[in-house]
Amino acid sequence: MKMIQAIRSMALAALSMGCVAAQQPAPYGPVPTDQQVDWLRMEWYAFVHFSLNTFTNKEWGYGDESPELFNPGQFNARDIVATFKEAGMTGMIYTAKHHDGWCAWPTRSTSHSIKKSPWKNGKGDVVKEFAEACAKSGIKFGTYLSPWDRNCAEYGRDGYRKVYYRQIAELLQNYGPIFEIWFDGANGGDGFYGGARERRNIGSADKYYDFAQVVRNIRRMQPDCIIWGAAQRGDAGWGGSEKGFVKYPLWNSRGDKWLMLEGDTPINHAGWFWHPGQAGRVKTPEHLMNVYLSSVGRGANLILNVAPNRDGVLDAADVESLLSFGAARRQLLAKDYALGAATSSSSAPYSKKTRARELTDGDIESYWCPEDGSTEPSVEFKLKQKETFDVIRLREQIRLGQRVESFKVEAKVNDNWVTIVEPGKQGEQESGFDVRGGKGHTIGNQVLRWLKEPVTSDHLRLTITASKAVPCISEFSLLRMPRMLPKPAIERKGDTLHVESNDAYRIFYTTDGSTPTDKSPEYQEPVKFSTPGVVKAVYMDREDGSLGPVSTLNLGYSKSDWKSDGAEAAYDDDAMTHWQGDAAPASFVVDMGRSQEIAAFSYLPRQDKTTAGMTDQYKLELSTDGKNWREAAEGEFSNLRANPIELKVNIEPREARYFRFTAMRALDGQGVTVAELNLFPAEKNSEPARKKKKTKKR
Ligand code: FUL
Repeated sequence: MKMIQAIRSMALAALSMGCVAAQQPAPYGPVPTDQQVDWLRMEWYAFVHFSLNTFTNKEWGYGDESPELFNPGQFNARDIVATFKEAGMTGMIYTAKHHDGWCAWPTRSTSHSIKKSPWKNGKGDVVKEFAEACAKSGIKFGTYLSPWDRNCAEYGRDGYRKVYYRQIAELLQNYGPIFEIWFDGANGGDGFYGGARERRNIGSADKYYDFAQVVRNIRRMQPDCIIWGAAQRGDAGWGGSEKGFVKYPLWNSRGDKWLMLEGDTPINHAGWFWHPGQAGRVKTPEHLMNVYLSSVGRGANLILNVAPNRDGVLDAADVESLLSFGAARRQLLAKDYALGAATSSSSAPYSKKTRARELTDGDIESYWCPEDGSTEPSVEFKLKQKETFDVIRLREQIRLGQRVESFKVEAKVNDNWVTIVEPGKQGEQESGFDVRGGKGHTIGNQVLRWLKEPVTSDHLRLTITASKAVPCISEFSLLRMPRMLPKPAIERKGDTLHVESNDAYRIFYTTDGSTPTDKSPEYQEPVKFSTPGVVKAVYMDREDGSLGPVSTLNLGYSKSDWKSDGAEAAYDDDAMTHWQGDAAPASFVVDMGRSQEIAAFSYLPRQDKTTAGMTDQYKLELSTDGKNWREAAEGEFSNLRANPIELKVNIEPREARYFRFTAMRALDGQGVTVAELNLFPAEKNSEPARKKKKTKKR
């Protein structure tokens, strides 16, 4: 590997100095290292959040959690890794230490580790088991080591650096090759800190951790390891949302550095760690395809989190969705209709090695490059026969730098050229999951453009409409998206259930927790439903009768009789409105109109893309008479800034008619906000014996 790299760099250097007759153009701007190229070719891999938080129902542990909690009775790394492999994932990254500071390997840097956990009598090592399972099954292993450590007494002081460096060294020196190390950007704040229970801020993370030194150490220990984060001193960084998408156009060249992006997201809406009752919140394969197209399909990589539960096993619902997305991805990539197509270019090639035919030869290294000075060069493709496709894939030869700014694709349909991918214009930006019908901006490692409608043609034309230097394109592919059924959105407004309709599908639903089938009631119009419970709905394809994935809505108590003095927006069943209180601590009291058992509550932070006032520390009190209050829960809503999802807290079940919610602390801004609260009774077992009776009643 190193040898090849050396030869390549010498060749590139010689070429750029003009010492050799130019068979290929000189590199433009920064170029990736071989390790960065290898990393981009991995496309997608798993994130595994699994630690004490799995057992505490938290997203961020405070640092005082007992290591005794970690005891995943059925954990078997090989089964988990086998699932990733079956899905087509190329690696996994494990959270060896999250913000709470508990280490999942027998580190010598702290006693807050797996050595104190009952699992395998304190002799266990989750890092080792995952690393070995990956090596055996042939996927790559990487590690996440949170810089923030809410347990360590030395955090925020000089002493912690030593602890942290030691942890990095242990992970990089004892577990074989590490393909990527992840340095989370969440740093500083309150925590246990050896009992101090205070707030510690570190100022500049780059200075505090001395990331320049960290990067040097890592390069020495594992030269092939991709460094994620580290204040942009690494090789790759955050895609910008924890929904998984990255913004497009995407440039890997930042100044004189090649910096890559990774879209990150959990497969389950419940969060990064496993949470009780999350089965109904798994993302559908169709949603995952959108995540894939808006990360990998925009030139980044995708890291998709799949979290083991308290037994140490992946939830069946997560696995099902992961595997069916994996199968759909495989199907999408299985056939390239442009492979072997005849080509002709508008310009002479740069050299005889860079002819247009390299675009359809299935070789990712060879590339088409027109001669210098070609303006808007284009290539026509003649397929052997008419084919139907709806996804266009292009790849640049990134070893020569990223060049293309915009491109256009046309297809000949009924003897007319039709533009199927419009060239992108400067200043435009694609974000979110809006992937259908996207324009042609950057290419980079690869771009996937999903057309609004399938196209049938045997004659296509690619035009590079703007490029920073003569374009070097390695592949032009035509793919077909497999059919994937979406799931219907369900919502309750007041006491009425609404299920999202779509002309192409019939809708079946249940309200007793059972899985809907074509024998379940058919949804025709909004349905009255005022009790707590689990509503499920599914689409059935009108054409072929197939059923899609099931949507689940876990409903709390009806809120139509709730009364308060001005906090209605916090329980109006509208995620887009929010209660605005004064500066924290600020509270409101709700009279629920009747006494009922409260066993859990959920909080939704504001959803309007601002973090101002998001309540990140709360207290919930309950009362039967509105005068005497008992505290039911107090704690933290974590990670709201990066991932503002609905968070559910279980409490000791208690009868109450009134509740008082206090926002103890808030992010940013002056006042506090709450988008929505729900209160729940104790969960019944999902498939109850009285299921049939209930169905008959309707
Ligand atoms: C974030 C963390 O704070 C989350 O808990 C999670 O680990 C995610 C991958 O990164 O910044």
